[in-house]
Amino acid sequence: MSTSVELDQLWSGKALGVVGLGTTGQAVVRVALDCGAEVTACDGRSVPLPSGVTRTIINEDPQALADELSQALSEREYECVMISPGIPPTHPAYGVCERHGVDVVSEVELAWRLQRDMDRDIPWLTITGTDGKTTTVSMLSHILTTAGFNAPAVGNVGTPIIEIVASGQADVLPVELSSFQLHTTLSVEPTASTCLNVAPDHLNWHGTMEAYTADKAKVYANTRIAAIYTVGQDETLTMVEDADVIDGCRAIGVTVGTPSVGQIGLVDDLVIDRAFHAERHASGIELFTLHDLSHLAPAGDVSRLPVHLVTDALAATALARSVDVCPEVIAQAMSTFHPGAHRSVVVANHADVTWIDDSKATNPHAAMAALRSVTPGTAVWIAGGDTKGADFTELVATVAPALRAAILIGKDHSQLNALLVPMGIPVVSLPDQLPEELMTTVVREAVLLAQRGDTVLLAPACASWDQFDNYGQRGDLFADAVRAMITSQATR
Ligand code: UMA
Repeated sequence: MSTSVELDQLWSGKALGVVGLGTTGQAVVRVALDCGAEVTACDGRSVPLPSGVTRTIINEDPQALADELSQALSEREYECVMISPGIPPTHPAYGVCERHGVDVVSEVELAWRLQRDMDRDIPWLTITGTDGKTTTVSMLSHILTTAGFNAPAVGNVGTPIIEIVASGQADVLPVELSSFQLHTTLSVEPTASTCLNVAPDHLNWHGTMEAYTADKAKVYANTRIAAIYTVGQDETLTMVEDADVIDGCRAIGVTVGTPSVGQIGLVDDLVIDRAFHAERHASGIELFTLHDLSHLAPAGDVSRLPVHLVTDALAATALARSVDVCPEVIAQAMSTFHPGAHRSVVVANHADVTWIDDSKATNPHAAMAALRSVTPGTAVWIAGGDTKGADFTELVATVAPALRAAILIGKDHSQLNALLVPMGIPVVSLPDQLPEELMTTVVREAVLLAQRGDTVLLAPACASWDQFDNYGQRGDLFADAVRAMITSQATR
């Protein structure tokens, strides 16, 4: 790994445990070794590791893995143990650390400690929320980059924060945080922070909605300048009011309505800042217009911009304003921003049917937002997967009028099936198959169900982990299968 700063002896003499050796764990191992730490690396499966790891514990039985970790913790003093975000708090490794009095920390926490140990104070702008955080962090990164900062999007979006901190090359960090990561994040002091929204998700990991909300609320802890909430999402205002922030930090609202003092919002199609503008008590300053986002609106019609997209843009704007990005740069960045893959991407318009990949819709709340923009009765909805303990009753009741039919994937689609069939919606339940075959079958079934003017929408409301590597693979295989179908129809 290339580092522009001297990490060599920063953590020498310290021992660190790493549980889970996926993207997060591998990054922590690499950086900890670069810093001279002794590393004990653990996983349920065999994973290639860099040389230099002091001890490797591979055991598919969680209890046996925890017992081996316990043995390691009893042999010498450990600084802390980083447990990867996907590993739930019910994993016995948590209890073992507690019994040995060793801190369990997230990679996020470790990255913050590293930044402190490197004697640096790069501003972190942190974003959580059930939906929209990846779009918001990407937008924020784009605004900051347009302003001339080195500001890559990091965190749950896919790039471990610790890697970028260790490189010493960022000026500002736009950080996407999941509730899993926040669960064991303790001392991070963001310059500005936001929780965009909260709706039931990941309940099998957190246990209850209260526990999930409490972990989301941690995004605001120790905020220095601006704790940003979404007007109308009352839970986020409550989180800000209850947060233990640094003295002088202000609560800033973002609203699709007219902004009051302390808010950024809309006056007609103008985005007005009455939060960071020096004269905010008397007036506001124009930041950009919704027309700057027209390239993201269906048929370029700004009146059809999805509300959640506008809210994400306002949140990204508020975060950027907290580090003094000027209105002209924000307007320029908005007009050149493109959302990432798998977020309502039109894969094809073929035979008067629109095929959309919204594989990123991994919970009911996100799928509901996707189906709301479809004309009633015209959606062939591809849904299902790892439910993460979600209840789909409200989702199905809300989206049923939009549906022509549903195609169910996932290892267990009993809940969705039991809700959709009594509503008279034609349902095709697909058996478990290999990922590529499954998507080919999905597309074949969708061709049979869709009529002219319809939309075939992959917005599964579930995680992909039961049948795919991740939501990216799920969306890519869907798009591949759509393109293969179009090619085969053309050559017939
Ligand atoms: N493992 C065990 N025991 C277990 C479970 C897992 O040993 O009981 C091991 C696996 O064998 C594997 C490793 O843990 O080697 C996987 O760790 P992980 O699940 O924490 O995944 P990472 O590869 O480290 O990816 C994580 C995030 N994944 C999760 O939170 C599930 C990625 O978010 C994130 O991009 C990455 O860190 C970098 O920060 C993905 C995600 O789906 C995109 N996030 C959820 C979401 O957005 O809804 C929260």
